[in-house]
Amino acid sequence: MNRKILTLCIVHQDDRVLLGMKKRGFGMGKWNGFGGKVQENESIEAAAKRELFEEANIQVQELEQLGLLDFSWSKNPDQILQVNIFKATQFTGIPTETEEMKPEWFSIKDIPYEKMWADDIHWIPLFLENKKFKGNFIFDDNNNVLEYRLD
Ligand code: 8OG
Repeated sequence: MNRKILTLCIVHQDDRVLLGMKKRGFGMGKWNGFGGKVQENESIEAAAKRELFEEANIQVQELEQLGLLDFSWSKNPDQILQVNIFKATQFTGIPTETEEMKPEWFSIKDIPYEKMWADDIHWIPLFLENKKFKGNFIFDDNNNVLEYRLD
């Protein structure tokens, strides 16, 4: 079993969220929160803050972890991506386009689920209600959800 630890951070203020269009690499062409791999000797929360700064140019003092999701692909069940999902409500700086992400505010009623990872529509409603959640998703080769569990 090979488990990669990742972070994902979404800024949520009142009726809007900050997402970014991923411009390269894994998940390219999808809207998502900001995040990436946790480095050695780095806490998961520190990684989440670092990635938010690197990808959107904003800084946060406080993050709340709401979610913990495991993702895997049916063809390769031994490789698991463990994504730690955080909410930020306050930040400093101005969200700025970087080499990796193009940030944009979305009204909660206009979240572009059809251009996001297929799992997001299942857990973002919980995230928006500040509910804690844990679960796992199994994808097929086309990144469609084959099976999932969410508690
Ligand atoms: O370092 P890299 O850009 O490859 O990190 C991938 C980012 O994508 C990281 O923030 C975690 C996030 N991510 C996945 N899978 C999924 C998913 O299924 N849904 C969402 N919303 N984000 C995901 O790796």
